[in-house]
Amino acid sequence: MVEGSITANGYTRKWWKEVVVYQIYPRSFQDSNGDGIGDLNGITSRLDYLKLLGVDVLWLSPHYDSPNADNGYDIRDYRKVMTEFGTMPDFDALLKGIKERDMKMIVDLVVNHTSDEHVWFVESRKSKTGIYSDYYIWRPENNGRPPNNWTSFFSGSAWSKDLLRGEYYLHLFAEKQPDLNWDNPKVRGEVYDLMKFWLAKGIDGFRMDVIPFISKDPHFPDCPKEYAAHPEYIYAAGPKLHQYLQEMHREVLAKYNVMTVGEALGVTLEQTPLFVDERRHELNMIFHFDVVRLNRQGWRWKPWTLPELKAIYARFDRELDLNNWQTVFLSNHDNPRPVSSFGDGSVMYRERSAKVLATMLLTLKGTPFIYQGDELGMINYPFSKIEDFDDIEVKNAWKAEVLTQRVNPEEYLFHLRKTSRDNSRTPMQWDDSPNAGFTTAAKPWLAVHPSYQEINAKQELADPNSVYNYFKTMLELRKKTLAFVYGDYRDLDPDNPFLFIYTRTLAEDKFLIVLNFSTNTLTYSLPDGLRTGQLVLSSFGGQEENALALHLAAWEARIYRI
Ligand code: TEU
Ligand code: CA
Repeated sequence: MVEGSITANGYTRKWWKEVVVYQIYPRSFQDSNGDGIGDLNGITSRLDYLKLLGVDVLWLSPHYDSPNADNGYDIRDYRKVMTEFGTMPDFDALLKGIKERDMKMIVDLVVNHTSDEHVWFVESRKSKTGIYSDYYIWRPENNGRPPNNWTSFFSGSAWSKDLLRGEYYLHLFAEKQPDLNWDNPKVRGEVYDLMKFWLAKGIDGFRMDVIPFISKDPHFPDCPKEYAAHPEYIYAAGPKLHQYLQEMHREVLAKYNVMTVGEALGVTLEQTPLFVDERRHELNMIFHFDVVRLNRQGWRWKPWTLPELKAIYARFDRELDLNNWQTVFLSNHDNPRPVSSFGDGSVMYRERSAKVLATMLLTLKGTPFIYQGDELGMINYPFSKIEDFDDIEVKNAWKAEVLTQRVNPEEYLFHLRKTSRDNSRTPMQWDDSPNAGFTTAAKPWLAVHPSYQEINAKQELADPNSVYNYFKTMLELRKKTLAFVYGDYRDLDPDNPFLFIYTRTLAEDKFLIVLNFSTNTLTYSLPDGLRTGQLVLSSFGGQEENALALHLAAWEARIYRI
């Protein structure tokens, strides 16, 4: 594509605005050596599947050496591949395979924290005066208590006392994930070096884990009470955050034509331009959590409405000007399956609602991210007991909430079935053979979803009406439709509780997207004397043309050119 000063509808054209990204969670994608754990050679063996689907960029969740306290988000060595996932030559072969197919790869950059088994931390614990003593955030005890009241996302205090050094260290996540001290220039230098190490291999960018948390207020004031349930807004407000991101851009990113996407927990819409306004030279785009948090409060599930969902997209479109770019995603490895959350996972409507969500994901403004298995319409796992889970977040919360009898176990499990991160981490369902073709081992690291005989890639590739083939058609359509990327967005009926209906317009190119988010058959009169034009696509047999009124089937999606 063309870049540089070329614009579309006022936006500077960039390759990363026009691509569709597919997220791979290596542990659960494909096992190649029968140990029950997905690996890099497994991914390489499935590249043709991904190419056929039509995605452009693959994002790999962490593939680095790790003791796996948090499935690779606790890194022990940034320059080594996780032994379970393979070797550096395996990584190189994967990247080569991706390039040969004209796709790109971004990797996860997890540098707010490391593993406590990283050599920097092992050394840092030993003394207050060594080379590595200031690589982490150490503070003395505060009258027999931790330095402040900050809490960890994985339950309990964010401070743990290290007996060897006799001080507390900060960990916003698990005890085994100590936070790096970004105020130490040596730490920042280490991070820039390891970024260059992977860039030199030819990767195309980074997804940056909890990047807004890297700068901390050195005085560590207590988190105010009103933020107790959402300390991320405090953690993301460090004084030097933007200074460090601009330095990272200057030192590293400016020298490469790569994309960056920051996981922006704790960042409000109002603060977004500080990260992504192109004139500031920080990141290209960030992930906001408004949509995936719509139906939850912590581990608790809560009901949501379609007008609330639409209001989020409208607000983003209104507030972000032509210098900013956004992302669209409905799930990832930290969230349940979108069909179960925002669609209808029942046998009757699973496929239909998955197609409605696919249409929305691929026609809203922003770079879309598809999480593995969502292209098959995979659904949440029927967890029945605590032992069914693997996630440290779940296990720690169980200890903190259930074992202390604050929460009743049945209540906790009821919510976890709908909100747990493990819902999206069950193995990919490739075919109807034992363990869904994910592994030849008797027992995969996390159980395969019992639905695999009905929901699997082999079956869906063969069925022209499958969710997979619908995604494929949508991806082809998006590739040739610049209006879906840069076109103006207008929500025609924000208050409608069942229907999401909007236009995307780029000069003469105007599309009407109609999404029935309900099991109702709907008759809908178009507003403003609008007429439908040529039907480009219907997910469920819609046929009419040039109508003033629409007759929609339950969970039907349509796209018209008007
Ligand atoms: O996620 C941070 C994050 O927002 C979640 O862990 C969040 O606390 C959780 O989803 C709430 O239910 C990133 C990674 O994506 C996640 O997998 C890691 O566990 C975490 O950072 C620590 O690296
Ligand atoms: Ca394996």
